Formats: sequence, structure tokens, C-alpha cells
Amino acid sequence: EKKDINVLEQMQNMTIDLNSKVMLEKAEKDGVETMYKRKLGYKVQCGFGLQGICCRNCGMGPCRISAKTPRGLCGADEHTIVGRNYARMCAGGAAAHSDHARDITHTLALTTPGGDYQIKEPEKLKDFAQFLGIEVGDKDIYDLAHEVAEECLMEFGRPFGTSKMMKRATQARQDLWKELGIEVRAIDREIATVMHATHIGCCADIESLVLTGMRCSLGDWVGSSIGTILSDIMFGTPKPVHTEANLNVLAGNNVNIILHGHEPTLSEMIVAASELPEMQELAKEVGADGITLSGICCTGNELTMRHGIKIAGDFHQQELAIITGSVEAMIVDVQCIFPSLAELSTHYHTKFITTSPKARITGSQYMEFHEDTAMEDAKTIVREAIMNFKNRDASKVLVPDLKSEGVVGFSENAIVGKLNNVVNTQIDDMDTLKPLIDVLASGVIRGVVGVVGCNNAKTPSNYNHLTLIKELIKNDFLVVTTGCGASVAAKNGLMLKENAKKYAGKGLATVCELVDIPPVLHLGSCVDNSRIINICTLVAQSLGMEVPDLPVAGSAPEWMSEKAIAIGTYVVANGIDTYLGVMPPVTGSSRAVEILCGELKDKVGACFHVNEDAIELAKMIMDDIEAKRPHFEELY
Ligand code: SF4
Ligand code: MSK
Repeated sequence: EKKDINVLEQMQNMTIDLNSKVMLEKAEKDGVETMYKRKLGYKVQCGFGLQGICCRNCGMGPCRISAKTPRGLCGADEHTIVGRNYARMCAGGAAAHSDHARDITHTLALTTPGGDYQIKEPEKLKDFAQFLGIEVGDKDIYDLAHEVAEECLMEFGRPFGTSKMMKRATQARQDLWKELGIEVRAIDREIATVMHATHIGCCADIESLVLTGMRCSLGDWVGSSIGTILSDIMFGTPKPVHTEANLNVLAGNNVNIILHGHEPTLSEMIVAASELPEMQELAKEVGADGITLSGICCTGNELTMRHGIKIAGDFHQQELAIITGSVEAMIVDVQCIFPSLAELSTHYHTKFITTSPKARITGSQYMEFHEDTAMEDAKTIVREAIMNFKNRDASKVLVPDLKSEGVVGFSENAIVGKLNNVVNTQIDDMDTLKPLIDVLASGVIRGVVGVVGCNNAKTPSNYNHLTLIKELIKNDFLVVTTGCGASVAAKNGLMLKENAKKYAGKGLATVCELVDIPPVLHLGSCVDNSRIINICTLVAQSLGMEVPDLPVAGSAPEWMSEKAIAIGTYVVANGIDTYLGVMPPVTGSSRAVEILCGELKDKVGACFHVNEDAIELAKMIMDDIEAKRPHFEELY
């Protein structure tokens, strides 16, 4: 028994979320396994993998670099192996984000007046069409949407020339990318180029491998930007909306449906289906009071941004949500879904429903979702969840007590709108951006930091995010956030304006009060990091500056996915220094570290910085931004 207590304590020390600690105790009592338990089994992780010096790129391998074997069988050294592995991480991330964008683009092609998918933002569509060089005239809005969809699909496989989305960067950035040979030609091509260049017997030059990875990551930025823009066009540009966060949102006698994964196409339909009177009545018929939808990971972020749908938890809480025993259905699409959910849900009444052919999971209930029968599919899935309510076993239910409230929905238009005292606004000239620039230039706000990304079992869940964010806002740095970092902030009350006085420095608290914003702004899902780059670019353009001149930074203090590596790399390529709280697997090559954490600064005006101590990471960010301020103020 002593050993069991010890195991529980060890697991509970791996998270700072109090609800999660309660659920880990329940997991032990229920005899079910979680990531935290599995992590205990991984006392020592593979040193070769951690350093990025294991190569499996051909059948002669695996080859591992050590003092005794300094080269792989083909002669690849540690720099080549680390560089290839890094570039492949960029490609994995770019593939995921851009395939998400491809699905959104196909959905745009299916839009019809009165159909399941419609155009909610015709002006945004027209602006984007013009940007892509499509004549708008007085075309029917749906004809225009279909033309935009075709043009966006060209971004994936344009046979000649370069991506039209390059023009979303400043002219200076475009020139620099051209000079470095990292302009994106087409998204799929950049992914293929990385896979080709990293095949055995191809690229064996670390500098070239990093730049090839960077070009592919810029492809990730192109895909993410398309994903964000088209989602806004079809589902509406987010504006401030109230929400609640943490596992307690599952409390009560409602049918609980959790939406987990990344894409808004299915989940938007689930929202619409669950609001239908027939579904509400069905829920009552089975003895529930109603239906609660909540989200985990970025599907949740997409929904909370546009509808205020509650945030059940972050990446590390997906298993814990099921362990509450109160979830009728966990519906997933793609990315960041633990395969363990299949076995775990057999211990409870939860239906674990997979919906995408790209993310089939053995042991799940597979209900394939098709965009052309979207509403019918969504209704079938919601009905399945409702009918499962009768199987809820009260003796297995324990929903932890804590939840927070917050205001989310800060798209670029919403942020600038707030600063101009209107709801959402077009960002079209210096006038609309001026209030934002003024608070930055006056020093009332010292800088803006994007704190984004995942949870990583290498750090206690949420610790780095929360520590870093609190340090930054205490010192008058405005934090913008996406992904699971946003969930952490929401869970801890940092998305409430009322808490600015408690947590923010005087300057930031005053701005929050004056313009009615919380000290931490939720900008959306992982693809919505494109919003952060967009704002930085617009501010730089309106000031006639370059992005590296701005007092801004990016950070992923608990990153874990390949997508995060691709994001970090495109943020650096855009000229924004990026601070990581977990070391990527590159330390096996001194050259990789020198380039990624140093030499890139000379090439693109920014680089990576790593510190696994969150307080020190915050200090690095703040010191570096403060060092930029005199130059910024002088240019201003
Ligand atoms: Fe080994 Fe070279 Fe094959 Fe990699 S590519 S597994 S280093 S022989
Ligand atoms: S969901 S990629 S754990 S942020 Fe976008 Fe969260 Fe990271 Fe997945």
C-alpha cells in the first residue's frame, strides 16, 4: 500500500492542476492507466533519441552516434543526422497543419446558400479573393467562394513560381526569403522536398537542412493562414465571448459531449446539431437536463473562440476527462488524440468515437464524417451520445470541483476592435492599429509575447505555461496565446479582465481596464498562430519597420508536437525570437545548436532560445525585449 501512495504522489507531482490531481487519485482507485502512470515506467528515456542522433532513414540502420561510432554506416555524421531529423519534424508539423487547411478548403468548395456550410463573412471572402488576385466584381458570393477554394488548393501544388501567400509578409521579409532560397513554392512540394532531401544519400549539410526545414515550416505558415482565414469566412470571425474552463464543466445532469482534436468542420456541425429542438427533447427523454458540449485541444479552442463552448481541459487532461465517469461521448477528428482513450473508455460508459480516416484508432467506435452529409452525420453522432446517457453509472462519477471563467475570442479584428472601442473591425490602415502601437511605443505595455503550444510530460503539466505567463503579465507584457497554452490560462482565471488587477503590472492592468480586455488574450487554435504573425506584420508595415524591430517574442514553454517545431521555425523565419521551455532533440550536433540558437539571428533576424527553468525563460524574454525597446522607440 505504501508503494501505491508513493506512485500516486509521484503522478500528482507531474501536474500542477488541482483537478488533475484529484482525477489521478480516482484513476488509481479505478485501476486505470494514464499518461502519468506510463511516464513513471519511462524512468530513463533513450539518450540517443533525446539528442537527435539516432537515424532510421535506411534499412542499414538504425545507426546511433557515439564516441565509438561517430558516423552512421553511410558516413553520416551527427550534424547530418540531427539536421535530417529536425527537418523531418518540420515536415511532419507542416503536413498536419496544411492538411487541416486542405480539408477546410474542400469544405469551402462545398458551401451553398442554405447548405450545411455557408459563407458567414462575405467581406472577408472578398478581401481574401482580391489578395489572391481573383477579380471580385459583382460575382455571386458562392461562385467567388468556390474560385477562392480552387486558388487555395493551388497553394498546395502550384507547379511553377512561388506561393501567393508570401505577400502576407513585409516586402523586406519577402526579399530576404528570396535571397536565402526559402520562399515557399507550394506546400506539398516543400514537404516532399524535405522527405527527399533527408532520404539516405541526399543532403548532408546541416545549414542546408535547417534552411530546407525552415522553408517547409513557412509552408506550415501558409497552410495555417489558409486554415484560419477560411474558417473565419465560413464559421465567423471570433469576437469576445464568455466561457468556462476545466474539468468541472462536466458537472451536472447534462449529456456530456467532448469534442477533441483540431478541425472545426465536424465540431461546428455538432454544435448546430446539439442545439436542434429534437436533440434537446431527446436529451430530456433520456433523463438528462440538457446537453453540454465542451472541448479539449484545438477543436475545443476553435469552438470556444466562436461560440464560447466550454473548455474541458488541455492535452494532458484528455484521459482524465473520461475518468470523471461523466462523459457520454468523446468525439475526435485529427491530431493530439491519445490512442489510450480506446482502452480507457472500456472502463467507463464513454463512447470513444473516431470520425476521420486519417485518425482511425483500434478499439474506438468509428463513425466516418463526410462534409457533404455533414448535418446528418453530426445528428447521428449526437444521438449516439444522448442515447448513451442511460448507461452513466453514478457510482463511477467524480467530477472535480474547480473551474474558471474567462473571456475568449480575440481574433486580430477583435483585438484591434477593442482598442478602437468597437466590436470587430477591419484592420486596414494605420488609424485602426494606432491605439495598439501607442500603448507599445509609450512603454505602458513593455512588449507582446505569444505563449503557445502543448503540454509536455518532460515538465509538470501547466507549470511552465502558468509560471511564464504570470511573470510576463506581472511585468507589463501583454500575453497572446493559442492551443493548450490558452487552455492553461483560461483554467487559471487569466482570461478575466477582473483578474488583471491581481496578476498584471500597473501599466497592463490600466490598459486592460481602459479597453476592457483580460491580460491574456485567447487567439485560437494552433493554426491561429497565423493571427499572431499577421498582427506583427501589419504593425511593422504600418510603422515602416521590420518585424525583428518590434518588442515581441514567441514562446512554447511546454511544446511537444512536430507541429510546434514547425510553428516555432516559421515564427523565427518571420523574424520573431522564439523561446522554448523544453530542449528539442538537436543537442547531439553542436552545429545544429549553433545555427538554431545563434546563427539564424544573422540570417533571419531571430533565433531559438532554450531554458528549461520557466522563471529564467521569462527573464530571458523580458531582457531581450527590453534590449530591443530603445531601437524600436527611436524608429517610432
Ligand atoms: Fe545509418 Fe546512414 Fe542509413 Fe541513417 S541513412 S540509418 S546513418 S546508414
Ligand atoms: S492541441 S499541438 S497539444 S497545443 Fe493544438 Fe495542444 Fe499542442 Fe496539440
